Amino acid sequence: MSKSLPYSMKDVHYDNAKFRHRSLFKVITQTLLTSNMRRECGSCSTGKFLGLLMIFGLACLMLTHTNKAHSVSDGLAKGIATNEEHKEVTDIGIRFKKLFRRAPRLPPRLSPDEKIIHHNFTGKLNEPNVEEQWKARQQNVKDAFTHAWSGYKKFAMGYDELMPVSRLGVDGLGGLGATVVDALDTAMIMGLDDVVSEASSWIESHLLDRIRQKGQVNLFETTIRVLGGLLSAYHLSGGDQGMTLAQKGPKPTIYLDIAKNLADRLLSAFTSSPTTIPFSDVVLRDSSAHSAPDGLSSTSEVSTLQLEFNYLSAISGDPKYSTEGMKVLAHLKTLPKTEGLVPIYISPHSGEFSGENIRLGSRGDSYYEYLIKVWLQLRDTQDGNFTYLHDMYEEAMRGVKHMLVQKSTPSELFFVGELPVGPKGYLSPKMDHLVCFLPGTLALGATKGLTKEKAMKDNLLTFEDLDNLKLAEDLTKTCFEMYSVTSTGLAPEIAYFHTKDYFESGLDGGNKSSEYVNDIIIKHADRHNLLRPETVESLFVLYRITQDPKYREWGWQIFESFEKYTKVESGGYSSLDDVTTVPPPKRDKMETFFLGETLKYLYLLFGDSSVMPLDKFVFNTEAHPLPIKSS
Ligand code: DMJ
Repeated sequence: MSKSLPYSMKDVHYDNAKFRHRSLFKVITQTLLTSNMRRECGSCSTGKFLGLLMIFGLACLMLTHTNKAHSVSDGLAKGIATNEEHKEVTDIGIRFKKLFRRAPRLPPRLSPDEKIIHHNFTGKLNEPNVEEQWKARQQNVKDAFTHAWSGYKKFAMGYDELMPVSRLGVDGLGGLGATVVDALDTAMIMGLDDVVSEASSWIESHLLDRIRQKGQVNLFETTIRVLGGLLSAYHLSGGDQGMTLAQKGPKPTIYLDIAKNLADRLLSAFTSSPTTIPFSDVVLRDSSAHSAPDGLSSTSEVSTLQLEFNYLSAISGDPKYSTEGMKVLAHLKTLPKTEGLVPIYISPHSGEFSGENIRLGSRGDSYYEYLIKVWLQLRDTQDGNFTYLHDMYEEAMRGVKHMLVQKSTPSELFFVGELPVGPKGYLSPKMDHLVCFLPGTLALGATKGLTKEKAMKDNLLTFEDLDNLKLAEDLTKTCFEMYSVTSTGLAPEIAYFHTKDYFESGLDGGNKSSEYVNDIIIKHADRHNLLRPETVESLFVLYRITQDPKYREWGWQIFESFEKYTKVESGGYSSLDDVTTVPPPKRDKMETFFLGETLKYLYLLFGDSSVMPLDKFVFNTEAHPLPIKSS
């Protein structure tokens, strides 16, 4: 398969000439050099000499013709006592310098279209009550969260997850009551005091015992969901001079003490390993750790612990958590990569990558996400130089654009493919829903959490940032279309894209009125939906950064489909077996991230943009916000 159509600057059509200042001198000389005179005189040496003489004469005229009024007022304004004669000489000197100075490369500016984006979107936003409408929609999300929690509380309190159809609880994550901890900070942000009270008193009474007694857990899942949830709850309940969103519940130190106890046990994954790469599994009750049966760890898993471990070190005053976590990233920096892209497995025994499979879906995804987020978390601290993380991120994003991004047929959706047999092999046009974290990460990496408008006004964006932001917008559209192309309006777990090398008929999403029904192919085995957050996460970030209301509208459409097809009357929401069939068969599982992430991002998307600002908070990969500390 040809790799000749990667996403690149070519697709963005930035006309750099627009941003370059041309001096009067340059205009005259360029005109002369491209005129007929150049063609006629340039062929003989006398002609060349005359031409040069003329240019020189013109330049001298420009240099000696001074505008005194301008010079004097210039001097006065700067409070400089000037002597006219001296000033004239200085002016000539400056003009000479200007002659040889390169024209400044002006920063990219917002186009007029982008500037008026808030006012012309379907006309709706001119209505005075638009924010009221979004508040009402936000309330619907809050109600959905209450409904999800009520099902969990009734049928599964203390279990990891709810099986809403069977009305039972199930421990799929080691038995730490993962839904309680994952949901707590969402309830705090939503101001649901009763849920905060119920969840926090369960944590206060039971979680430490569970941690002491339970057996095997996955290092990554436990860190991002349970440790991350506790750390956010600590901050949002007033710890670390944080917010006091929680009116009810225990003192913040309770969360910190439990977090430390848990993390001390998780550290065994690092200390038992012969290399800096941690084992994937920890046995909590005896603080031991071992590798997975195949001896390997996932690349994304070993590189998606650092936000949490760094913050824990910052608030506990004990550097050991951060030290272990950051050793992993420092080691990954030294390993060979393909244009910044990495295989999805790594061996804790050798410290080397294993296999050649490269993808931004499962086992690869949050490696890329944490490179930029850990850099954002640490860049203003005085703890060391973390520029290498930013460099690794930028190199990887160039690699993504060059090696993985293609356009579908016939309607040209950008997608991120996979290299299952390595960089020399074919590009598979397969994209996991998990990859839909990428647009949000790209946008965040471009503006560092500021709005695009502010970042441009303050001259902070490079052309590469703009290129990444453009790709973020293109991929967000693709992720949204993965929803709207199906009969239920909900995305499958995996989509394939029709390209010149790949097509399978009879595998569309079922929504025949979608413009992309022939571009997106959904295989039978991939038709399930686990209530995943990645697309709404990117909608939230893209909305905050671009302020384009279409992202809110898309989020609303997705939310309505969740309401219509996944809600279970007796309480909770269910994952689905097949999004292409109406009504879709239910899978009977409410994942913890539906409360921890999906509903949190939807709530924030429809709400006031000053809540949890992206330049002050970094969300871990499970949507638990951690404050960005500065030195
Ligand atoms: C979550 O646990 C996290 O977002 C993780 O990074 C990826 N998978 C799930 C959600 O889909």
